Order: sequence, then structure tokens, then C-alpha cells
Amino acid sequence: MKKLVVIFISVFIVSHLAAEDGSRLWLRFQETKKEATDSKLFRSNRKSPTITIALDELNRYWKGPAVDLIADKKAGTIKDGYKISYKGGKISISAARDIGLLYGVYHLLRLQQTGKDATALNVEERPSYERRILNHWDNLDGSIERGYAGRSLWQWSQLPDTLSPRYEAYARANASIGINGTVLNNVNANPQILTPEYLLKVKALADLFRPYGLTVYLSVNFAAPKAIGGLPDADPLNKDVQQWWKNKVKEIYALIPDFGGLLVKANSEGQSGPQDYGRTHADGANMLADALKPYQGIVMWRAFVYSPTKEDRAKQACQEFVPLDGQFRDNVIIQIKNGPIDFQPREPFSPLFGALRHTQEMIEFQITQEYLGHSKQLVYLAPLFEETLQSDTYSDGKGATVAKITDGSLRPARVTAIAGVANTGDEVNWCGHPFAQSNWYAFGRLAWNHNLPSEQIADEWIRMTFTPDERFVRPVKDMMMSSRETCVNYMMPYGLHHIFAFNQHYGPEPWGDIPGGRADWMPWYYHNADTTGVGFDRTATGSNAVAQYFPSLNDVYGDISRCPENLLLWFHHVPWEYKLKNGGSLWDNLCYRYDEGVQQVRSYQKVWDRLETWVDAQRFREVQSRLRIQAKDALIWKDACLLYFQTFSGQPIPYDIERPVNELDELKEQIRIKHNSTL
Ligand code: GCV
Repeated sequence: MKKLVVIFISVFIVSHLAAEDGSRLWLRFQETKKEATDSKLFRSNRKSPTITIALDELNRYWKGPAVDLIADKKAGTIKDGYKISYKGGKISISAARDIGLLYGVYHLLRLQQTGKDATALNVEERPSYERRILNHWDNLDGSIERGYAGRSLWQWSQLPDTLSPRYEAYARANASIGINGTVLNNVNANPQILTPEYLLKVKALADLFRPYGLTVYLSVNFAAPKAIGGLPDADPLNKDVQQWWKNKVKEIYALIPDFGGLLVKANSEGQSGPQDYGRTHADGANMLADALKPYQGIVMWRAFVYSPTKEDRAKQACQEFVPLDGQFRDNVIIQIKNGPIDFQPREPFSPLFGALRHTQEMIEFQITQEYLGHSKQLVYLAPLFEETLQSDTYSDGKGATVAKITDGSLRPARVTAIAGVANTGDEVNWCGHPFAQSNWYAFGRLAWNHNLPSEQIADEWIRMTFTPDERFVRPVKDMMMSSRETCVNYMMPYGLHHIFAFNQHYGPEPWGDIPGGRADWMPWYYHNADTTGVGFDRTATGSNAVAQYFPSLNDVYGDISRCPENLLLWFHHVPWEYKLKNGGSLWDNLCYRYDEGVQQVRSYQKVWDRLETWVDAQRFREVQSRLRIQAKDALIWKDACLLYFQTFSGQPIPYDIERPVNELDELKEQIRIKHNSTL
């Protein structure tokens, strides 16, 4: 009987909130009921499709005073920036570009939605980066590499004639957070994207996105002249190849006059590139840059390059690119992943930031959670993004943060940009996990203002996506803010990295080995566990990757007693009995950390279950069931890693923490079966 009452209450509690499927993202503005004459409240001195959207948003959702949108080339605003002021009962938004006015409108709506005072405003906003770009790893067959929210949004077979309403919704969502570029296809690029047939489809998307200020870019396959152009090679010094790219770029701009440019993954993970012909990355990038130059297009050339040599993978990007510094055209920008390996739960920043003194650099983050629990785990990534952006490289003395190196403030740059690998797909709620939406949101907000604290971004997002009620906001914010560290704790504490299950990168597989496989894809390459200790020696006695960092940081990283403990096993092979700052041994601390991660996820379950009153039934249950998965997975991570590393440390798991509940052999077997089923 008691049980029945509880069930009844819980159904009753949630039923008063309208069902929500998450499709509206953070844009859950309520329609205002206005008289026809009310539209006069909102005016602009200019007409354009972008301004029509801005006025429409105001008409539909703005509940505050009259708003004037003032397009003014001399508004004094920078690029996409805007000013908002309040005088005589009226709000004015002024901007040099129409898109600035639309951004200003979304600013107002955000204030309204988060319960902030939208009068008494005196705001001036300017973006940290000129180009704020999503990278889609979407394939032409509709699949998404490392995508966990369904299939691609782009319905290539139906384009250009049939236009899904989601295209415009996607552009609007991006505009609402200031994202102004989108690379539509995977960096492992299918050359077909450059055929006339596909370019017409790309044009259809570009036309739809344009009023929202969203510029289209494409990833290209370096071998395209050979693959689809009928040329015998793709050598960047071959005049025919150069001409082929010039013609292709001309063809693109004839269809899409504001096309943004090209993204290239070359000579990496099997992709072709200039080195196939004995040429350099600069030769390859410059050839494309020359073709794009007359149209103000740019080349984003990725520094994610490594090959299975004896050299530490973490060092290879610097080794390849530093000797080329200064050789790139001024419309080339080197796109560098935040860390030297590959979007791990925690990495130091890539030492390439700051090392290129005469070459433009941009950062690439991964919004899709390839290594942080896919769309099954609640991990808010803004603290990770913030940690990297605010890292001091010391390239120009103290204060040379990654943010300052990439935003053009430390060194003049013609092009400034930031990229995030998208986590969107065709699932109703766009991102799979309701909380994964926060990572798309956070990327946009940080791309706009890289000094925004991740806590403020979380606060905004929670209020907009769920409710501004403090009783909900506070606990959810705490959960989000700790969630990245929680994930690090149960996956890879103290700088452990890349000990994931092979290929799918979801669960643990520290024992993973494929005889004859590439060493740099094997977990043992990264953890180096043996009876003496664990971790990658990147000091002078090891790979000496520390030397790629500037003084005085390299001294700190290279000294086991000064190295930040959260990166200890990244830079050092540490004895199991080594005493950490708290006096406990590395082994004991490792055990406590894994256990802490498990307990933290369980505490999130408790937090969430208490919040049922504040959330509609559908999203409540979606998060609830995903937290259950996360709790089970965290335990698997803990048991797998501790039982495996224990075979080397030979020490007991401290008796005051929960005992493992899984057998190592069973875990190995489960992962093996998973592999076989995904082959
Ligand atoms: C698009 C990692 C991922 C690959 C990805 C690659 C890249 O290796 O596992 O799926 O390929 O990074 O960023 O190019």
C-alpha cells in the first residue's frame, strides 16, 4: 500500500509539468501574447533576413520594453559584437553587422529566461574569436564518427530539394550562442563532397544557415584531385594539382559566395597528405591557401599528426610543425587539439601552443564525448575547456595563456578561430544525453567569451534548459561542476591516459593488447605499468617531452616533487610506494580516487532523484536512467583498473573502501565480447 502511494505521488508530482523531449534545447522561451500593434514596439533602421529573424524573436518571446535595433557601420562594435543600452524606457541594440543585432536579441532573451534584470543595461560585447566553428565528423552515408546521438543531421540523399526543418533550428541554436561556422563533414573526408552533385547540397544548407550568421566550411581529402579529378597524383607542387584546387575553389564560391574555407587532416591516421609526395605540411596548406585567398577563404590545417615511430606520440606534433614555423600563408591557421594526445579526460595543454611564433594557431576541443562516456554519462566539459584556455604556456613569460595565444591579443593574427567537434545527431534531443546539450552550449559561450567562468555558463544553461528556481539550480550546478573531475577519478586519475577499450573508447581496457598492432594505440604504451610503478616517463630520463614546454613550466613538469599531481603519471613513471602530498602512497591514493569517482556518481543519483518535482517526466527519467548506467560503468572502471594494476603493485586495496565486485577475468571477457560484437 505504502509503495502504491509513493508511486501515485511521484506520478502526480511530475505530471503538472508539460512533457518535454529536449528538442528545444536551451531555447525554451515562452510565446508572449501580443496584439498586432505591438510589433511596433520593435523596430530597425535596416531590413535584411537576419534582422527579420531578430524582430521575429522579439515579437514572439520578448516580454520587456520596446527595443530598437540599430544597424550602424560606425557603431564602434567589433566584428560581430553589439552594444545594448537602456534609456527612456527603451532598449537599443546597436551593431556594425546585422548578425550583431541578432546576437544582441539572444542576449536579451537569455537575461529574461535566466531571471536577470533586462533593463538598466549598459552592455558591450565582442567575441574572443572571429571564427567560432563546429566541426562535424559526419560521413556522407549518414553515420557520424564518434557520434552518440543518432545519425547525421544532414540528409544528403534528400538534399538539395527537401530541407528538413531541423536545419534552421540548428542554425538558430548556434546563433543563440554565437557560433558562426560549421564544417559539415568528417575530417576523414570523402572526396565526393567536392563533386558538383554534393556542392549543390552544401549550397542548400549554406543558404538556409546564412541569415543566422552561420558560415559553411568543408573538410577535404588531400587526395581529391586524384580521387575525383582524374589527375595522376595530388602533389601540391604539381601545377595541374594546384590548378585543380583553384578551379574547385572557384566553383565553390560561385555557389556559396561567403564560403568559409577548408579543414584538412593530412598525413594522419591513414589520410593522404603532402608528405606522400615528399612535401611538407606548409607546401600542402599553402597550395590550398593560394586557391582560397582571392575569396578571403581560410585553411584550417590540423596538427593532429602522429605515426607509429619510436618517438613518443605526445611529441610528434611539435616535431613536425615547429620547423615549419613562419612558412604558412596568412590565411592558414593550424588547428591544434587541446592536449598533445587525443581529447583525454585530462591532458596538459599541447606544447604547440606558443611554440609557433610566426604561425596562426587555433584550438580544437571535442564536444562529443568520445573519451568521456559518450552520451551515456553526465560530464560537463566547460571546466576542461576553461582549464586549457587558462593554462599558462610561459611562451612569452608569465601570463601567455592558451586563450591569449589563440585570440590574437598576444601576437597579431589575421585569422582567429576556435573549433569544437560537434555532439549533435538526429535524435530528438539533438545530443543524446540531456546534459550533453550543456557542452554544445558551453562551447559556444566560451568561443564568444573565453573568460566566462564555466560555473556561470552552467548557471545560465540550467536556468534556460530546466528552471531558474534556486532549489534546482544549486544542486544541479554543483553536480555539473564536479562531473568532469568525477569522470577523471573513475577513469584515469593522476594523469593516466588512453587506457580505454580499443576502438570504441568507452570502457576500460588497461590490459588491451593486439599482438602486432600499433603500439601507440595500445593502453600499455601509455600506462607502462610494471612491478616498479606506473606512468609514462616524459622527463629527460624518458621521452623528454617535458622539454617541449617553456621554462619554467618544463622544470615543474619534469620534477616529480613539483609536478601537479593531477598530471603526475602523464609525465612520470612513479613507484607504487611513492608518497603523494597527503602522505599516502601512490597505490593507496589511486585506489581512493577510483573509489571516490564511483561514490560521486552515486551521490549524483541521489541529488537527481530528489529533484523530480522540478523536471518534466521525460527528461527526468532520461537523466535518471543514464545516471544508473554511469554508476555501473564507474564501478567497472574502478574494478577493472584496480584489479589490473594490482597485478603489478602486489598491494592490497585499502580496507576502508568498497571491495571490487567484479572479477578481472570476467571483465576482460565482457570487453572481448563487446569488441567482437562491434567488429
Ligand atoms: C576523425 C581520434 C578519433 C578518430 C578521429 C581522430 C581525429 O583518433 O578516435 O575517430 O578521426 O581522432 O581527430 O582525426
